[in-house]
Amino acid sequence: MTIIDNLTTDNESASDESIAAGNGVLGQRILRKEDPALLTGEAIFTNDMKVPGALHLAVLRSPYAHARIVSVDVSGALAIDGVLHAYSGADLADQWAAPMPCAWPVTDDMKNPAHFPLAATKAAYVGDGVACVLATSDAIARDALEAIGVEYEPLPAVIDLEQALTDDVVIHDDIGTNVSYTWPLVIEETEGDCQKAMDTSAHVVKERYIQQRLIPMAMEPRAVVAIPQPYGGDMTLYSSTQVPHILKVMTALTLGIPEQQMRVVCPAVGGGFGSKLNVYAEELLCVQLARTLKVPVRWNEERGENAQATIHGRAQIQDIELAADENGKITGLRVRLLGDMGAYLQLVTPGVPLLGAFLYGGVYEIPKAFDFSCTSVFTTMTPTDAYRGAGRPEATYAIEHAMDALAHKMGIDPLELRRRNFIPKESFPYEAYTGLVYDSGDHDKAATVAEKMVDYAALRERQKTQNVAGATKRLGIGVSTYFEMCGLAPSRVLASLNYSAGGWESATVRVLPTSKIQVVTGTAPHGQGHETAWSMIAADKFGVDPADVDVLHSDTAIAPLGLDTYGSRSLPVGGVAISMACDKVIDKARKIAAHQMEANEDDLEFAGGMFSVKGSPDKEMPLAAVAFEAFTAHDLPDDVEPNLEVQVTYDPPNFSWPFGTHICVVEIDTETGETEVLQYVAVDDCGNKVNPLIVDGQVHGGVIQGLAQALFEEAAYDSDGNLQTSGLAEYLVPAASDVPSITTGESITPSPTNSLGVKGVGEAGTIGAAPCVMNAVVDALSGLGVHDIDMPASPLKVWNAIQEAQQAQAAPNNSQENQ
Ligand code: MCN
Repeated sequence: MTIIDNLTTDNESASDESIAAGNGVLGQRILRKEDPALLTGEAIFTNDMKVPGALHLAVLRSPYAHARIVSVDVSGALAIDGVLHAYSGADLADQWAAPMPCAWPVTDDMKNPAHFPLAATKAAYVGDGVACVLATSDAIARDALEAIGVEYEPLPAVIDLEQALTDDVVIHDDIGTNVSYTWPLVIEETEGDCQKAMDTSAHVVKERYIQQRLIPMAMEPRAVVAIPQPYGGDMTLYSSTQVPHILKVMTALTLGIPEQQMRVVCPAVGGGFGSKLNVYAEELLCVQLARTLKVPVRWNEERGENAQATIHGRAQIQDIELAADENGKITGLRVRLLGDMGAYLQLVTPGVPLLGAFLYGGVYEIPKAFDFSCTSVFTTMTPTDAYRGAGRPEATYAIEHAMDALAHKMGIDPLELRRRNFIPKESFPYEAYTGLVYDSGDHDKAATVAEKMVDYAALRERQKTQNVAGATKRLGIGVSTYFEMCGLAPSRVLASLNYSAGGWESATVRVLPTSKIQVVTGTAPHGQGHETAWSMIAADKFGVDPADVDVLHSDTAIAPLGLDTYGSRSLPVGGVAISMACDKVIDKARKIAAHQMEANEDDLEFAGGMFSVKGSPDKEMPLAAVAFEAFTAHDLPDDVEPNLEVQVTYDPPNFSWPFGTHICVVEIDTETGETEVLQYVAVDDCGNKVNPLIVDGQVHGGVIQGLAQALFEEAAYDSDGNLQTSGLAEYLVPAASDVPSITTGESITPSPTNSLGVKGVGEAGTIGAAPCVMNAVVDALSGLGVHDIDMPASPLKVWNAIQEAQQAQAAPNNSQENQ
């Protein structure tokens, strides 16, 4: 396995000293500086931009899930006042230098059908763009779509993954199959070890779990403005994206634009949850049309369009077999995934199941008897891609739900079963069965904190009293534990997984002549509070107020280097880069201060924004004075260049490994099937916290998204491939009144991999929550004979499951068995 060779735990780089140094800003619950503008409506989002002379783009989308495009007639649209241009997919076919990009060809023989911003010959999902209009207003453009005549030859929809596998109906003629790839990960000491474990272990559970399709539903739908600059052929693309840097490179490649002429800017971005980690058709259309017509072109997405034409997440069938010895110690694990890619591969679609592949063993000691493989197929539904957690919530769900099934089969407490399998604290850094090195962990601690917070033993007693025969309201207690890999890096490890980009991040830190500080980051926040957190990191280093630090981001002309925000990478990669750049600026300032004070550099201390000479308290020089010296450059040491500015590119030596335990208590009304979450406790260990207030916010939001998968949300399609949940009346994003109050508990295990001792937290809540809630639901009903329920556990599904279980128990054979 190549991965092990490439990962290290860089213990050298972490020291308690470096964490403790600074002015104590780190770890404070400071209010987010970005919030006043967001809360008062002053923040400018892409669609708020006033762009004189811009043409409005509207996209005509296929009403069929699968259809040949026989002809497209745009003349009706062109006849409408205010419409300036209208094109079919075929009209624009020669505009694209390359197909839409997929950055993760997971196997050498992966099938990737050619995919262009508008379909020219065949539509492959309801929502696939087939023609477009440019008009003087959005309303005119959208109305004009109705005047475009398209003749379709409808073909059968493919919405069932197992049917897709048969190739009875092949969606993409150019690849001749619906199977995109099969990716295996088999880790055994000796061939056949996994099968041996299944054959010989005392206990084996075999389960099928369905990860339903989810719609990310960011609060702000997508929006794009492309403005050709009057001189030099340059192009500025404003987009509600979470990946300005990746978008710049990919737009340049796909459209054949010299990269130095492309600038990408994200104004305020109202959430993304992974869905804006992409290169979308509308971005390419706006840029290309603006480029050829030499006018600004803009597009904004409606909510219904967002549900259809922005990516979906999850969408997998998971078959898991978990074997354990008579004490419940895991002896083998087999996973077969069938992944739904949707109609096309988007930017990282094929890689999503791989991100989970390494986490099916959860937080447990797993022997080398692991057999994983994932087959991914095309269907005639919206393309899938990264959605908060991307592969990792799915993996955690499978192992954690299977652990509960095993505990139930063995008749032992689910938390006890987990404890028997935890990787012990003393074993870290721990080389897992996959070859990956988990840098740190203390699972028993996280579990114990959560256990105490809910008074687990008392809850189990209460459950015994409450869940008696005939009880209408049944209590369920759910536990889930998890390990997450985030901050994906180093880059060479990503290369070993065939990922086309790297895992590094860039930071520039400059102390301005007036001693105010600018931090330039390659991260691209869209709700995570980086302006606050990054200014805290710099303020702590320089001994200044965070208000004196400005964070510049999300504009490739200002922050030209970066790999953006996703995968809970921004702090463990980008934040650490800032901390390193601050150290280098201080080193340079120290040289200047030593020269000015005629002291030896090594004798200088720096604290609270002041350089002082050890043992001579009267000899000191404030950072502000050093910054001005660096600016005037009148008297600098010979080997020191003017100005205090340093750029650092950091490629971490290992992933970041957050972990945690969640416990949830539900009460289910057996007469209505309704689940009420009574209590939710989340203990997420993300190492040292830069800002615990932001961490709590991230955990709350994340938990609600996991809970939403468990109880509410599903992108449902009918058999013709029509999305039945394209509005918020049908797609049940939980409202504030639907979610419980979430209590967070404390467990801090600093990462030894980076100097801040931090791990990411952006996806943690989502990863822990869905299995936790579903374990509670099944726990509440297992006494009634319910073995499992597919997500989302809607009242109807729960009620049906209870009726079916009771009918099964009442059947003559069963009642005999039960006696
Ligand atoms: N943080 C901290 N201490 C830690 C860990 C994190 O103070 N030990 C803080 C960081 O400083 C940062 C925030 O928590 O301000 C999140 O940091 P991190 O875990 O590095 O995650 P990213 O910033 O890379 O954010 C990405 C992550 C992902 S992958 C999704 S999806 C997601 C999420 O963040 N989408 C979000 N959180 C979201 N929050 C909002 N509001 N909107 C989204 O779309």
